[in-house]
Amino acid sequence: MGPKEFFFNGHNYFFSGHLPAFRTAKYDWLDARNACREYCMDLVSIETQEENNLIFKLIQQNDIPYIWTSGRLCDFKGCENRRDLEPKNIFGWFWSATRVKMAPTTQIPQGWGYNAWSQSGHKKVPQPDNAEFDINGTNESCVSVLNNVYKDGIAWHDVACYHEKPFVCEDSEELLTYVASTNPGIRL
Ligand SMILES: [Ca+2]
Ligand SMILES: [Ca+2]
Repeated sequence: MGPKEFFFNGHNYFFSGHLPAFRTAKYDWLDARNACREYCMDLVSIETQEENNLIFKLIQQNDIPYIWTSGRLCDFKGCENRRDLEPKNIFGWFWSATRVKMAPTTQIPQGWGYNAWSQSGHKKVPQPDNAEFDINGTNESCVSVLNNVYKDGIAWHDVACYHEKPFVCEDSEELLTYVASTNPGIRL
């Protein structure tokens, strides 16, 4: 069972900076995922406004500069020839931990009162903007929540996945189910 910092809708969550083992750790997106998975967790997937409010509050109250989420652009093998994902910057985003597709980035998601994507960034245009591509050819394929980095409040940004950041882990149904099925009688 993973560390618990808070609990929401049946899932535990923790911020890496609050765990002694990761207190000063910053990982790229994939290493952060793997760190969470050691606890049967994954990077946080923000499917609802209530969950997003909790994450924004965590960041605000602890003055956290930025975190990785499991948000990912479907721009790898298996995403080709998917007309439903085009254009990618609007329709191509999903939560990799739960494989839930995100709402179109240009719209307020159904059931939400705001769009969590930032209205600003490096190029002073709404996110996602894939800004780093113009600088060094690297795509911004991962979703980070940034805390006022562009004087834009706490908001979602597409960011290149190699950047090293602290992270928030959330229980993974898939991994918990797998561990329970392979370890009869285990208490999770
Ligand atoms: Ca979630
Ligand atoms: Ca960006």
